[in-house]
Amino acid sequence: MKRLLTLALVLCMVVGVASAEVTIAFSQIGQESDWRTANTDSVKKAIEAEGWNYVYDDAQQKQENQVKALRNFISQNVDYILFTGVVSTGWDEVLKEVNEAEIPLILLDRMPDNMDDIEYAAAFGGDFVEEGRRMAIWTKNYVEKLGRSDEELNVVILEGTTGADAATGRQNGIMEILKDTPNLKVIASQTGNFTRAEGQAVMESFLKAHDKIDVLLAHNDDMALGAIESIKAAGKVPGKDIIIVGCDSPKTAFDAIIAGEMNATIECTPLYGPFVVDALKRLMAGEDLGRELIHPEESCFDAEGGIVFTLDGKLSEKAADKIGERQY
Ligand code: GZL
Repeated sequence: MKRLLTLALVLCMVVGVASAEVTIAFSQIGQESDWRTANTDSVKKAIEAEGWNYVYDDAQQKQENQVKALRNFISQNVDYILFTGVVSTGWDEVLKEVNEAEIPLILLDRMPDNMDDIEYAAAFGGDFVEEGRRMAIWTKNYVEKLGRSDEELNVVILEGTTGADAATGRQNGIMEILKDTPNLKVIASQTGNFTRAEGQAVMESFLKAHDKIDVLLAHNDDMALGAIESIKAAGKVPGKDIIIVGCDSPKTAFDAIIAGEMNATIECTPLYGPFVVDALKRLMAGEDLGRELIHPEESCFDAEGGIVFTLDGKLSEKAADKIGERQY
């Protein structure tokens, strides 16, 4: 019996030491939004639960800080690198250095534009064009439901960070639908950099420049929530005078929808931790995960508590049941 206990103890120590020998490094954009914070927390929690060493760098939304962080990870000879680029371009040199250091790279959330020319072990990210389409399709359907399809409605757009594929993709998806929806007319579109403060400031400028704004499409909910403050300050009723549709679906957006100050949000889950750890374990076991970009998001939530549709286009269960489950 004693020998068995000793054996078990040694085994635990070996596994413990082995897991502590693995170092995962994450070059993250920053803390610009609720989504980003939830994404960071999800990855950190899942990795630390495995007993792996974790090295995290917050680039404060600056590309030069991410380049520095990646080079530091190489010099520390970490075992795996997780990477979310603040913008799509400008990564050729440093990602080639990561490849030359033969450190497995996992691309998260936003994809570098040179991803076809580099080695990476796995890629998980949003289908941003589809998210943009969903924002515009929901708006078109809602306007029809209000019986306002014959009215020319002025649309303003708060764009995400200039040069980020999340912003470019959503804008392309929105415009793909709006080009065939003549009564929804875009009168202004400007970046609010995915932050609440900048969303508020840009919406204030839109309100000063345009007497009639009927719809706000915001590439993320943080900018929508900032814009709501400007809309109220201008003496207008958010969610009524101006239809407001965001993206990300954090709890703060659900609260605004329940309060009637926002009309819908398109889901784009930030909860990457579980599937990143699953991918790391499979890579550690020697599996080749291929180069497919995996899209994790699912649904669209609206004020009627309905999940309007999921990625496969099927109607899904009521959002109200999901609101309580919001994890971020
Ligand atoms: C989307 C992500 C975006 C979120 C924003 O996957 O890249 O960045 O929509 C975040 O909230 O800033």
